[in-house]
Amino acid sequence: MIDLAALLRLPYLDGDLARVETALHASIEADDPFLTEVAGHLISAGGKRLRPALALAAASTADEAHVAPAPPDVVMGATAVELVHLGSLYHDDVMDEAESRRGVSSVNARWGNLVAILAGDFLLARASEIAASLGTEVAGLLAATIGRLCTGQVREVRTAFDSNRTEAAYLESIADKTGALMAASCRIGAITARLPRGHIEALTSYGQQVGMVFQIVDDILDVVATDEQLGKPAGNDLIEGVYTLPVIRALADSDGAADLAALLGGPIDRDDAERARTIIRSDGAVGAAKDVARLYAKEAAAVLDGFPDSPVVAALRGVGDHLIETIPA
Ligand code: GRG
Repeated sequence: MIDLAALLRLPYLDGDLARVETALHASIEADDPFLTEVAGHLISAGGKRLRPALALAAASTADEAHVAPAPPDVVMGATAVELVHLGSLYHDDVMDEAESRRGVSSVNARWGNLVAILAGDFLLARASEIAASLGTEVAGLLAATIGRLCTGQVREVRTAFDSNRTEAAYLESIADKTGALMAASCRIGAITARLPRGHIEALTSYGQQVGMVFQIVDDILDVVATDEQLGKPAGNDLIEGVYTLPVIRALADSDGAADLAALLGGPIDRDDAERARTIIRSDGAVGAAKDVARLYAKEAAAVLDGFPDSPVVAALRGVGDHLIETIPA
């Protein structure tokens, strides 16, 4: 389990994340109490708050001693990116017909697809209002980011059950569906903290690369982790036909490639997904996928080279490797 706040160890991060929490609850107040309840469902359920933590950490690279609470605009920027993330989870759970999320019933399971879609839209609307209050650059960036999330997701949907999905197609999809929001989180933190342009660009690139590591690790976990370790059924990606990096590598080059190809390419049950997971784990595919994640982690660390040395910059440099270390041996 990733705890970015603990890893970053910024003196004000916990307090600033608590301010984000308050702002999240305030932002979903609606005229209709039912809408407030549905929109608040996953906020109250928890979540790691990775994107707000990235925004706050990026902002605090401005302050070498990082001894001050974040300015109000930074807290609101961090709130807006979590709202976009939440909106995307509401819609994602409808697409996947997910039963649970963050350890509670998914919104679609509890109130149905129509309500889940509308509440997801409402979260995006509230994120957009906050972004507009932070200026046209942030508003434009948030809108473009939502567009990239949709693009990445559509690319994934269009290649579902495609055993010929290429590694390039996979990387292109995750760059948009996951990398874009982590890049935007860092960028919005940097913009609202009024960092120099060069630092804004570097932190954007940092967030993009860390997002790649995060998604590749998530995809490896689906193949190597147990249901208990994941807190949800492992092998879900295979059942949904989402063939991720370790799968693509195993199909391209492993002793079990032919057996794996025979299992994949169409809907499968949990037993066949388990057989596929065993084949993927049996050769070098997981190690190869980890190597790709390491390359992105290295790139993420390298873009911070020009930054003055500070504990927060050092901690940010270690985030990619830390994510990879969460993969069970
Ligand atoms: C309407 C914004 C919008 C998007 C529509 C559904 C969709 C298009 C995109 C889905 C994007 C998506 C769900 C990508 C996966 C991102 C991901 C790894 C989610 C899990 O993030 P964590 O682990 O979750 O940070 P918590 O619950 O800890 O916040």
